Amino acid sequence: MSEQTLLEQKLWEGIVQYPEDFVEKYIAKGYWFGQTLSDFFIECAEKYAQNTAIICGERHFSYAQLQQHIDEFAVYLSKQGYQIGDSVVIQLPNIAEFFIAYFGALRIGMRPIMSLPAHRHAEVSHFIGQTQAKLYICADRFMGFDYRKLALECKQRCESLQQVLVVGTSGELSGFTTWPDLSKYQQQRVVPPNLTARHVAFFQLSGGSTGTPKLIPRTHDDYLYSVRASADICELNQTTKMLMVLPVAHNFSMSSAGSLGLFYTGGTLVLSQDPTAAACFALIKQHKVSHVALVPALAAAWVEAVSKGAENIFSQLEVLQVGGARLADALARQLIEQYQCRLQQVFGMAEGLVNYTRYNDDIEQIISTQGSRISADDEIKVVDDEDRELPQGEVGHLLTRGPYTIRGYFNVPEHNRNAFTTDGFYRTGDLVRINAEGNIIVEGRSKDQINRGGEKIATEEVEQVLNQHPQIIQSALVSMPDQMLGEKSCAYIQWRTDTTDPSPTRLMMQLRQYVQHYGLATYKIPDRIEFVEDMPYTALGKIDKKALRQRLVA
Ligand code: AMP
Ligand code: DBH
Repeated sequence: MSEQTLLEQKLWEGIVQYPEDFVEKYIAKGYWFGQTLSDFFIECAEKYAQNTAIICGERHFSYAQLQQHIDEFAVYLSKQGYQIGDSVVIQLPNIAEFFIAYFGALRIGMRPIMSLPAHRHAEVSHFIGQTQAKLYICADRFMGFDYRKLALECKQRCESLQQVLVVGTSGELSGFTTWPDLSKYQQQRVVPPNLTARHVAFFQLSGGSTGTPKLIPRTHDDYLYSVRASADICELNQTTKMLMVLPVAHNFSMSSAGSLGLFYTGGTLVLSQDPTAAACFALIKQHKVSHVALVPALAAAWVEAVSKGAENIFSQLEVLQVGGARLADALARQLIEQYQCRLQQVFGMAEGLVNYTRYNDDIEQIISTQGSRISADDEIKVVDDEDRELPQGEVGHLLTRGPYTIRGYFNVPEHNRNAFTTDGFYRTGDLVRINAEGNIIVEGRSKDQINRGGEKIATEEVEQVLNQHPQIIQSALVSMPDQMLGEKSCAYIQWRTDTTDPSPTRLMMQLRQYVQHYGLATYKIPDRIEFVEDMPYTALGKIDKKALRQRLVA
């Protein structure tokens, strides 16, 4: 077999491709036009060379400077021996190096995996293992956590891992490299990789609802279509100043319209590592920020700050986007009516489909709906439990297929059989209704997932960890309503009783530590633990989570 054929094989391994007739359609309609993400940024940098692309603390980067650093970092990576198709896990806070690492890796055809700062070694080593990643790029410390310790854990577990690159200092630990002096790589260029825009560019991550988090392969073509269309819908332009306070690597932050939508239009990204109202309001004032995207929990916290006397920054923004979890109608109304905020609701998913309320929608639609799809070719079905389409207006399961929605998660054929219909619709796990105006309203969820302030917890993943504890017979993780976060998690635990058991409070602390030591992301640690003698069961003999949730409410 030729080298090229072998490479093609490697690049498509574990990927469910779009069927050829859909490819033709998406190309014919002009959605996919054959540009790679790397060429996309080069074009932005040429067009807006002197505009400020990123403000990161005291550091300002013009588009030209950012592109130069990207080129230099790409040279560094290729000198390290990395090649087209190699994977790299990037786990960085909101700093400029995130974009240099992301686009630098893409420049030589490496495939980044977008890990979030909250992930711990269970998730990170899973991402490395799944993709056979050779490189892991992390910060030294962030929010009191030392990522070098996490890296050490991953080095022990993951054979494929060749290098840990730390942005910051390597500390006392050996075996890490630190961020290179990029000026050494000036005036050098890498050879562009032999890749098309149809290939997978990088992996987004899914909150998922079963087991470990799933990897979402996004192609250059599909991702850039959603980015460009989003930038148009959100009417971004060269004067846009966007504050990035949610994690940069999240799909919402990157593409709805996010940093990439912003780069497409030549605007300026202001990075914040501190989500508090005090820190962000100061940045908004200082840099005359026009656009911000928040999850409902953060929007609520900022409203709280304003109601306690902070200046009303909501009226100073051109647009506040809120998404990631259901925004309460009352909070939406308060933002608009009391604080003169121009609100846009965003209902999206890293798997693809994104919906926006439009600026010219009626106020009541903006308050009470999650908007409408990006593309006329986003196919949307609302179905009953047997996949039969429901009449307009009824609540059912949301299925979707379209020009930027994946056809399968990476390398999990068994899982894909349930997560997608045979004709390629993604089962979102959301229960929705479409109103007379054609807007989607998210009414609930059929997937076994907790949405903790926008951070998704697959309950099964946490239960599997709990169930490994020698004293636990079985466990069930359920959501409980929370004023601030919308939902929090409560673990019901059936415990092997033993006369030497410590007090329930001690047990609770021990169990939370147990989950933490296992290496799960911090937001997955149960907020509350209840010990029970037995579980309630459904007629089918499954643990009755509905009954458990009702107990909690009672
Ligand atoms: P993920 O698949 O992990 O990217 O998470 C996407 C999921 O987040 C969606 O399927 C919804 O369950 C939830 N979600 C995102 N945005 C909203 C929103 N505006 N309202 C309600 N739920 C949302
Ligand atoms: O929650 C999400 O994953 C999400 C929310 C809004 C998303 O991926 C998006 C917009 O693109």
